[in-house]
Amino acid sequence: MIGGLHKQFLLLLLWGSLVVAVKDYLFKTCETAGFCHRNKYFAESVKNQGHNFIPKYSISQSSISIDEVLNSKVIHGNIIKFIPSGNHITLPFEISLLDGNNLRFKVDEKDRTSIDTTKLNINTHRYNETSDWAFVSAELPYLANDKFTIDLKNDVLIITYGDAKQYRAIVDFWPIKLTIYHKDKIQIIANDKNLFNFEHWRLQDENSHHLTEEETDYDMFEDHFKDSKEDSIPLGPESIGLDFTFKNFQHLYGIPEHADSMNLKDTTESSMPYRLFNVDIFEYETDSRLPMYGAIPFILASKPEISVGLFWINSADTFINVDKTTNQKDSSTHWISENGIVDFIITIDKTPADINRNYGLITGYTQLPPLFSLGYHQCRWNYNDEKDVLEVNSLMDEYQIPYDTIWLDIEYTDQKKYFTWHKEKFPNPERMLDELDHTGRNLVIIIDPHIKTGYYLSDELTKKKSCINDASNNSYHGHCWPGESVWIDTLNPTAQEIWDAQFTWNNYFLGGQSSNIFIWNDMNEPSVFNGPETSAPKDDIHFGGWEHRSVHNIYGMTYHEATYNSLAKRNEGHTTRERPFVLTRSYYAGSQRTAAMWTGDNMCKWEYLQISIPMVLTSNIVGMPFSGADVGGFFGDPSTELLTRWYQTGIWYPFFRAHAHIDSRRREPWLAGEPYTSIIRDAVRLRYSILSVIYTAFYESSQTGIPVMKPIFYESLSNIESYSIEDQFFVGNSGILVKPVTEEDAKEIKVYLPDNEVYYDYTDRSLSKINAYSSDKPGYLTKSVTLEDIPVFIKGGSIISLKDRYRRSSRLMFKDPYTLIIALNKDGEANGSLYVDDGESFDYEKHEEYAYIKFNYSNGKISADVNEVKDRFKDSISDVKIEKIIILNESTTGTVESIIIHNPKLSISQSWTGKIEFVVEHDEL
Ligand code: NBV
Repeated sequence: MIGGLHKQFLLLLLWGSLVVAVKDYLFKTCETAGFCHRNKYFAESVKNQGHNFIPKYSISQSSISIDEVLNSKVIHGNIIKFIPSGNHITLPFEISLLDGNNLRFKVDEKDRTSIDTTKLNINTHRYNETSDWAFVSAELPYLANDKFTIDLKNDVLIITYGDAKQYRAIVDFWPIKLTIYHKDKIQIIANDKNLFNFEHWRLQDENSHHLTEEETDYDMFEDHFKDSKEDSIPLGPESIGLDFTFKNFQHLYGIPEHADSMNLKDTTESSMPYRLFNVDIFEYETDSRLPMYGAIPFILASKPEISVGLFWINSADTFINVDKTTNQKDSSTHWISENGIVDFIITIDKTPADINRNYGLITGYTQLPPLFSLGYHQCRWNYNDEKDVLEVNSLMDEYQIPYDTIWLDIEYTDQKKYFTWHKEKFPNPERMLDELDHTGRNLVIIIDPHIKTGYYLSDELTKKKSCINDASNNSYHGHCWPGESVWIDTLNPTAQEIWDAQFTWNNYFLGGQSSNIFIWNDMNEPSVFNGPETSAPKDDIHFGGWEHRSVHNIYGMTYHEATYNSLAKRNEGHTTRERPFVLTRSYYAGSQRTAAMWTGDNMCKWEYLQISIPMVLTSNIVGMPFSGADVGGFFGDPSTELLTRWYQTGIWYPFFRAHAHIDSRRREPWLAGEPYTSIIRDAVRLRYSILSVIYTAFYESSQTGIPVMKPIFYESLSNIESYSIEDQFFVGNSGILVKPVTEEDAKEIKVYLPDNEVYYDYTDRSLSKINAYSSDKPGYLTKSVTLEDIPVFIKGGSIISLKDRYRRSSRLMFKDPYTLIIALNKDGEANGSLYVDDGESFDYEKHEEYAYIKFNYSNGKISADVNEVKDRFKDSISDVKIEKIIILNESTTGTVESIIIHNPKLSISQSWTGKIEFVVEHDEL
């Protein structure tokens, strides 16, 4: 056993030291990625030609038709590309309007039928199925006919849409441009800088007849990058490029995953634009535009009056250049993808929250997670054996630290063969799961997509042709944790069937009938130790004959979706713990429907704690709120101070998990010693006391797309300064504002209060110490802090529901009473919401078994609006009480008056259909 582990270490060390040394040139830059290099050349050449530039693309007016689709209309037509031979290429386009002010533009290529397919194993069409994976439904929410008008003129097409027809999209035929106005102001222009470039299919020996003067043939048919020289590039150059100018926008957000700021940076001077290419980047650096594990090609641009969302629907390797230098007002972006079609959606609306809602109409909203998954997760690589797991489980109780889930990393398996247990270390998983269950806890185990060769699963996948294939259409073999492996091709429906069979109840691997076991999907970029850029070769082939090049960025999502589907099928009809939980490292737009994500292998350094906040905020902005970073840092050993501060920050991540590398020292909270252990325990308990707030935030996000960890500017749109604040945040719509301490040895911090509302300082949670701050204008508040402090403020006008009793896990808190904190605003009013359901089944969806309560306080009265709560659910919560109401009010002298109402004799199910109202009886105080 020691020998095996030893080998593992050596391999890791060797791999580690190799990649550390070569990291900088392990990944392509725009210069060394042929398709990016060519589009950059194109952009420079267009720029250099200035007014002499002659656009080679034009829309043929006569080709345009307006076709009926359901109760809507879709515009079809052709873009003509003129090439030097005097010939032209036809690029059919389609424009459609969808609900949520979403305008979609697609461009494909027509004549690829002439490609000689006899010598090729692949599908020669351009890949056009990214949207099938990214969109929530195959039935598009087309905008009803009467909500827009189309006006076709000789040289332009005008579409007017939106409420009161306030949006106008103008398509110019030559030079091609799409300009979208809100009222009379331009908001976004596609192809503003004429960077539209569509590399059509051609044979290598005829290439010179196809190159326009803006083009270079750099690496069109071969790849000079050191690790991808073997790429056969069977279809030659296929890249697409297009620029978008956001008019009068300086603040752009999105396009994760990068270990970088929330505000997108100007990349004009850099050889490294933002790159979206899912990779396992070892020891990633901060302040970097290098690609990471996930990709969501969505940008939000915001300013006080209006916001714009741009979704680039493409799953190939993509670079995005951000240019804020043209004038001091606009931001322009240049999107370059290696292949696939041009397909994008633009939505314009009043606020960033509206953009989140509109984008969610297309890609879906986050899943409502099982409640346990919002609790604290205790993970490390690895908990060694059953004894270790159960010891940690009981030490949590001994130190009175609530937690919900313990995790097992790859060492639980027999030789990294997933769906097997290491028999000596885990002789009786069922027993272990039962013991965890008795204490209200769950287990998450890791299942990766690389499947060791030579055991039943890889044999079956190979036999049923459900693996990723190599360029000659045989199962692709590469190296990963188990040694030689094949990779399941989860684009293939047969692979889903095989996967389903692994997760059935009667599969002993899952601990018999234990329902407290859930799944972690790692390495699904996919990570391949000996592959180019640590991933699969781009000329590998997937189901449908699609090259890996085309589907690279969605592979991770297809994999975690397959896992989710298998768990959902397993749980169907099983009312306890019916909702699946899957954590994924790799993701794409749409992943929010079935998984949580985390930011991968960070390091035990302060800058990684700091960068985790903008990273998680970005994830929330692009519709993937269920996100977090490894608390404590993955690589290395954190100081006790860093560990403590990380817990104090981590309790606010929507996904809250401590994790550590196999070589790091053990660091369960009790090992930190006093005073750290107690401070960490208090932080974790704070998380549990606001679990209802977080769950409510998730519920609201699952309905509207609103971030759970929400950037400050969402609530202070008229204050442009707040658009740059990225080290503090709100918890959903609750009014809780947090500024974690992320500096070493901090003695004071500056908290930005973004508006002139009153803020109650809740850092020290004893009522007697609550201060209120208000001013006439936004600004910084300097606050001294000790190691115990997590600066938390409650915004005046909020009502917050807490559960304060210590329990071992969230499951055991169900019947606990609530305390309401009513924090009055300057007008003496407040509002808040509370969502409650069973936390584990789909009955909230299937039978509407939930309560969604909207509290209001005004004129000295508290009232609550509730949906019609179904009897069965009402019964199950009939004895859940609101035991205490605390009203905070800033007095005229600036101090806080608090009113406490004990036992208001209010149960949350009490005939609350419609509206109840009760007066705060002052003699009850
Ligand atoms: O499975 C081992 C680790 C895991 O602990 C980590 O969280 C993942 O991001 N995994 C990566 C593979 C190896 C990392 C060096």
